[in-house]
Amino acid sequence: MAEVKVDVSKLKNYINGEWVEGDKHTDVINPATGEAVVEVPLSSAKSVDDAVKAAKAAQKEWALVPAPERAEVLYRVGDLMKERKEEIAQLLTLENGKVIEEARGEVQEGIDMAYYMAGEGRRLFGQTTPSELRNKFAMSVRSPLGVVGIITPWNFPIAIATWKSFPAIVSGNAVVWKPATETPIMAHELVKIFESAGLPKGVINVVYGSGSEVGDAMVHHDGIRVISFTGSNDVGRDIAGKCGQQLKKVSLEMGGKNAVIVMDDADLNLAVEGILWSAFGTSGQRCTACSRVIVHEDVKEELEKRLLEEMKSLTIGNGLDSSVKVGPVINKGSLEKINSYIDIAKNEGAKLVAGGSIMNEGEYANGNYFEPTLFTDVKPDMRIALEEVFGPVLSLIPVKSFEEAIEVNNSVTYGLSSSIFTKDVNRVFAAQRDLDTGIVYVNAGTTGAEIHLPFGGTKGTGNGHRDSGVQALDVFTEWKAIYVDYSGKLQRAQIDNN
Ligand code: UN1
Repeated sequence: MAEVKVDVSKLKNYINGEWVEGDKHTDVINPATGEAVVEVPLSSAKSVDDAVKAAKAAQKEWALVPAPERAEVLYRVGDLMKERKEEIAQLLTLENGKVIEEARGEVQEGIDMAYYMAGEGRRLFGQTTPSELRNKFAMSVRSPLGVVGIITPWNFPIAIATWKSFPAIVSGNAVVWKPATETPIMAHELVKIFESAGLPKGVINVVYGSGSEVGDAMVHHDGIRVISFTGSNDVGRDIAGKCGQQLKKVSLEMGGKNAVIVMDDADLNLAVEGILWSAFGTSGQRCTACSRVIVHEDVKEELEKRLLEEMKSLTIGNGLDSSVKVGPVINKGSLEKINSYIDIAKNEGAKLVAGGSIMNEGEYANGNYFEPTLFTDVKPDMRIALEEVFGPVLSLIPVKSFEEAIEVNNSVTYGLSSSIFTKDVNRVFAAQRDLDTGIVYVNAGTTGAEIHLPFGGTKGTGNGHRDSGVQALDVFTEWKAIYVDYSGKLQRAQIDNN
């Protein structure tokens, strides 16, 4: 197994291009072993204020740097991430637990985002449009907001950080970033890369700490113009309320209860592969993870049999061991939450057919391992079919028709990702239209969004904004409409031309 180490024993905040030591610290725990890997600062509102001041000063100059030149920094960031891909992936597995192949994939997602957003340096398209008056020119341009606040989760600690910071930076903002305290090493590594790539001081600032202290200070700081948050619904709702009171822009990316629909004409082998990957990959801890399979009753028995058979091949263990398919979950709290759903589901009448327990014997004793779990005969209105578990727990929900499958998919409060396995082209197009989610897959699982498309969900998953894709620019820019009148006289719109 690879042996990778963090280059410091205590992480430091990064403010105005300086590494600033924290006062209080807490341990970052490797979820696979229970060992402490590094200490992370638990900062206060004062550090947020310092970071905002630095960002504000830096942003004035950064916004004047031509966007293609700002983009040069991102190209270098992409190159450096590429050079250090393996090392960063191993550090990611160390702090997050995801298996090394997936960690490499996540770092690649960041590299892709760097080059994609660097390309935006030569686009950042606005529109020109005819004026209704003679000798008058009209156009719209994107302007940076100023200082932006990003709050990133532990489940994709580097990819999601790139989804948010790269579009913010290329469009001329400065960033104050609070990474999740469970996975701060990715922020440490990304900042070192920004530094080597020549990002001017103050354009990115990292303040480690809790949501209640650092997050809250960011949300309430009047120098921060937008909060872009990925995390739980409870926290997102709280942030939205507070930002709403201040008329502060807020972009939220939250939970999911994503389903794979398997129709009676589906390629069942392909469906099983897709389901296993999206339900148990990342130990079910993706916002996009599949936690419901909505299956046509005619193929339910066969699908269940094949799933149970294939689940036996899911090797569980330390993600740094490349033969392992399912790693640990993030922490003890998560383990307990997942475990609590087992009884909830059983009590409501769901039938447990595989897994269902915390693993705490032998090599699993010190890590946070949960058995890949399958419930069957689940009814769409049971809590296990409605609430986000965020672990390797899957429910099979039998249905009688395509229409019922769509209805069950749409019956949850979330709307992130959905998928359908079918060979019927008519159903494919009807499903694309009718599935009420921000991401729809046909003949593939529910995970694996690509960075140049909009990422986000409908209903309780978000508040209408999108991460990644060109749409991410909308979070970090304001539209400015500009009119240039070259007629030499006062021309009144809506009046002088009518
Ligand atoms: C997340 O879980 O919040 O689509 C992000 C996917 C990954 C990103 C997931 N590209 O599964």
